[in-house]
Amino acid sequence: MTVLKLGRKSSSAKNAIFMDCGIHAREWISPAFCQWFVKEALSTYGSDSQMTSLLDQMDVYVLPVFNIDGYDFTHKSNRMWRKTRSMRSGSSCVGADPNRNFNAGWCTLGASSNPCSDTFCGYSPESEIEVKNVANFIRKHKPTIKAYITIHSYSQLLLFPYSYTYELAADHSELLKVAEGASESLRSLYGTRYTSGPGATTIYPAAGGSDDWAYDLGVKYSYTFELRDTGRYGFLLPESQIQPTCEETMLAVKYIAAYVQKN
Ligand code: ING
Ligand code: ZN
Repeated sequence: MTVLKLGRKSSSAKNAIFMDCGIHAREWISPAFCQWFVKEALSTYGSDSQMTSLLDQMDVYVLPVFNIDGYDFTHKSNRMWRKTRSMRSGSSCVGADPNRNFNAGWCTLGASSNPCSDTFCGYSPESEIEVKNVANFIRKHKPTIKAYITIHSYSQLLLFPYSYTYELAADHSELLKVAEGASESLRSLYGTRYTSGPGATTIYPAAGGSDDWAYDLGVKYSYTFELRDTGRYGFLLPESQIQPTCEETMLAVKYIAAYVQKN
């Protein structure tokens, strides 16, 4: 797994934002967005004042493809594959859902203990090597990581904790306010409408998700994006929508980053 670190070199410790793409194999617009983000960040540093100030003051860790084996499998064998590709003797079914495998209310809600299910939570929290690696990385950099952003598709939602419980997060009103600002900024470009809210009530209850785990670890600004569309094409988003989706999503991510930077 490769994580990129973007930011101006500094002798003192910088705060950081962590963003991952491609937790789920079939959500192809997600790795496309991380790639776009890196290109855009590097090519606008020095000309865009917001990007310049962001990368001067903070580092952005970008994990462009979280579920590498699953992503590869969607290119070669099954376009609609979602999970990892881990195997275990005794089961003929492959993989676990990496977004049910984090240690946040693990496997209590909206997840399956059946290894053949698309939402299999795994045999234990962090059983999936990809999840273990990301959790270890975030734990290691925890004092500096101020925001966690994870990119999925589809549904046009900007979600925040919690998904594993109906209880509201301690920072609910601030998380909602920032999400609404980010959605408004996203909409300003092409009119794409996003809904913001806690995962459990906005999409569905689901335990073991990465945003809930990061939030409970102490990363306050923890968001899950569900990019375009709302179901017409779903995971098979046409090529013509890749660039506009990336452009508009960039505005929302920059909005969150600017907020985190000043708070
Ligand atoms: N949606 C997410 C999923 O893993 C989610 C929704 C977000 C669940 C945050 C739990 C926590 O099911 C997609 N499209 O994968
Ligand atoms: Zn997903």
